[in-house]
Amino acid sequence: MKLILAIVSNDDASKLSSALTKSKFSVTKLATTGGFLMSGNTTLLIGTDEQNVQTVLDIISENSKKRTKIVPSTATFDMGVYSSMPVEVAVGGATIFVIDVEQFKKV
Ligand code: 2BA
Repeated sequence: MKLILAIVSNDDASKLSSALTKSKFSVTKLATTGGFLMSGNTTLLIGTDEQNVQTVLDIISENSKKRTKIVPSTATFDMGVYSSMPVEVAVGGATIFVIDVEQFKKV
């Protein structure tokens, strides 16, 4: 038995969780905060047999691909003139840990 911890963007979390559930995996979704950016992200816990790990990794990869997004940003120039300029930012991607489970019990 393995425990997969996947830290993903909040934007990808619902779609990913639904895709895993549809493929009959059990998922627990935790609201988490990244220590560096101090902004919200989502951690999914997925317990599964070793032979299913690659399938889970594939589903995570398909549903949380790194991509770029254009967002508005405001720049200030001399004499207090403001300009809204779109900037390209990277979003998505997943940080994944696969951990050996010593015991799995439901009581
Ligand atoms: P990523 O490396 O893609 O990490 C995304 C989020 O995954 C992290 O959010 C954190 O919540 C989790 N994470 C990543 N690696 C981890 C690990 N080894 N152990 C536990 N959790 C882990 P943030 O901490 O807010 O980081 C957001 C992004 O900022 C990171 O994206 C990385 O590109 C950058 N970053 C993180 N720490 C950094 C540092 N010390 N110096 C420079 N850049 C950093």
